[in-house]
Amino acid sequence: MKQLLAMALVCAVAPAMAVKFNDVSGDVNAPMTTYGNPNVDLLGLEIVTDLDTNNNNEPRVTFTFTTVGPDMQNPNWIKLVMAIHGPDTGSGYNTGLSTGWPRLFNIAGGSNRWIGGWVDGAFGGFEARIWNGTDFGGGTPAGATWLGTPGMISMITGNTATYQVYLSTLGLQLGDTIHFEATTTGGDDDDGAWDPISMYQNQITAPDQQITTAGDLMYTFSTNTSSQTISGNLQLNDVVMTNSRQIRYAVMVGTSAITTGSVLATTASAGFSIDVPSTASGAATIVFDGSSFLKNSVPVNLTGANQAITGNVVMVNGDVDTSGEVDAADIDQTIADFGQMWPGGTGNPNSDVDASGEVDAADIDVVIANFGAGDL
Ligand SMILES: [Ca+2]
Ligand SMILES: [Ca+2]
Ligand SMILES: [Ca+2]
Ligand SMILES: [Ca+2]
Repeated sequence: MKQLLAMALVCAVAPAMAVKFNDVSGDVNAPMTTYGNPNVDLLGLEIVTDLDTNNNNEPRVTFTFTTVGPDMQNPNWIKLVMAIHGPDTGSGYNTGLSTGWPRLFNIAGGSNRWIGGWVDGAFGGFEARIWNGTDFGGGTPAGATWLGTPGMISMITGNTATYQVYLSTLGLQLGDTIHFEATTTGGDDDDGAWDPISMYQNQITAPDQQITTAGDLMYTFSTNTSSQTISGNLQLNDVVMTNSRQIRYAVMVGTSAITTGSVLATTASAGFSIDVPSTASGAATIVFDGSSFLKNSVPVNLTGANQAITGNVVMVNGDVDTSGEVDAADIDQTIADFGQMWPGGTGNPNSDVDASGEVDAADIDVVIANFGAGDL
């Protein structure tokens, strides 16, 4: 039965294109990283909406989490969760720092739906819960169960965990829009958001540190899975690129991200290709950021058709502490890390501003050269 369900799941989702909300790697802080489980580092979440042809075309959604892996179940204690702010069911929103399971995080504006999956125990017990005005069902707050929610299926293979649920189970329907956070967390009731997708810098530094994330990831349930592609080229300033750099991007409509991901730049010039749902149209902004580079926000007009951004997207260097400005604090940090070598160094890897592999005078020179520059 388990295999049949798994096969049905694969067949159902294979033709549809997923909307991707990808995270960078290496953004998890100690001590979570020192637990020896690469699955604490979330790489992303893909979402597909389709119709169940075996059940009167009932709309359903499939969430696929990916971690560094390679084996989600070795070691096997990682939890994969989503706090969701969807249409009000009449019960309002939970704004406390505890979501569907007792995990100490929430999203700005509160949440009223919850997805949680275990990768240990029986077949990745997967639960979907709705805020009832008092709790998410079963207590205040309800603990995780091993059993999963009846009628829902999950599949764990390699470094992915896939959870599928009918929209109606979540009190949702086609056309609804949700804002959400997806993150890894641990097995203790007071664990927080260890690697939220909306964050790629300055994440929590203790497993039970409480946090409210922006929750600015946005998805609209639609069976239209076609996409438009935006391509272009990044230019990383003031680098020698002995080491690579990840540049994170988010396609923003207003203050919401409709897709996120990252470009792995191995040279100063790096091409990108970003798939955006074709249902999105009008003014949008692609925000590029990462490592010691300042943000660069590039306006685009989404038309449904593929398009290329003219000219290079220039990434200005020198913001070691990711404050949004190149200033004296960046020089101080670089001096503090002077002599460190990466990979393998300690301190802030961004101090190796030019990605030469060593923090030296050349890095300080770059910070001074860009002194006073700020996020675009
Ligand atoms: Ca990550
Ligand atoms: Ca993250
Ligand atoms: Ca700075
Ligand atoms: Ca350097």
